[in-house]
Amino acid sequence: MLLYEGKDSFLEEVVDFKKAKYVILPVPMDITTTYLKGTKFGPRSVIEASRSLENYDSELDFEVRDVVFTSGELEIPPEAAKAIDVIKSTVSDVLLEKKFPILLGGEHTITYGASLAFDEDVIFVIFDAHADFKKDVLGSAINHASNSRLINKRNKVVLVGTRSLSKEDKDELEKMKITTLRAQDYTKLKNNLSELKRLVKDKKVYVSIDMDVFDPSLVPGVGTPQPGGIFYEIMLDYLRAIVCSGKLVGFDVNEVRPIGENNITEILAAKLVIDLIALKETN
Ligand SMILES: [Mn+2]
Repeated sequence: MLLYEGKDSFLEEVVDFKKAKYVILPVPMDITTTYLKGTKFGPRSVIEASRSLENYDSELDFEVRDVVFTSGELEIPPEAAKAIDVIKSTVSDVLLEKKFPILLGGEHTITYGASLAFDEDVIFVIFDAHADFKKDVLGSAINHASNSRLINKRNKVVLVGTRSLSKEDKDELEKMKITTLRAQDYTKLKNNLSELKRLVKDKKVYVSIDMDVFDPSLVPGVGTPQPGGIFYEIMLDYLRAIVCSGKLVGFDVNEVRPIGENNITEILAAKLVIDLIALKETN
């Protein structure tokens, strides 16, 4: 087991590893990002932001108390393929201990690493402004812009909130029959929610949230912002639909890129972690 206790803990919760149900893994991977760099500072910053939040989740009427162990940052080698191996083996260790892994990124590629630790029947619901279905970006198969494509080789992928893609990506998604729910299309929200519930019904589900899925007015601190995203309450509707209908087995919140004093992106990321734990505990 590579884990040791982090210097700072999520929500200032100090919980013995043996007693914890959830393990937070800070994954400061920032190797293949293409536009604005800095996601390696994301995990630390989200943990710091969580310390200003309440343990009590008023939206879900649940107090997150004595269940979360915060690991120290994973040591990420500079080569993408090796970084993926480290993430995969760490998540595997957490699963072997019968704990629930929560990854904080870091670039979105961390989800690909995590996916390799799960069985092939786990569905990956990926919230992302970008389709991330690119082939060989800059001559490398492992890239944050090809994350969904890589995961889809082994596990079923469902995309939510996607709005930035090339025409080729669009054709590819159609050809491969990837369900893509345009979350920002509020007139279709009800349909999208029932479609998502149907897809994950009684299945094991992993949720990956790229923070750029939100409207950029909520998340200034991301590497590749994109206009027209979803809002917090809508995200809660989606997460509720997933956790009520399927069996949540892990999740990550990624692509946070701290921009100094304005930490609302980190606050939102930390709140999503609390919300997902609360949802999991109350369903
Ligand atoms: Mn993205």
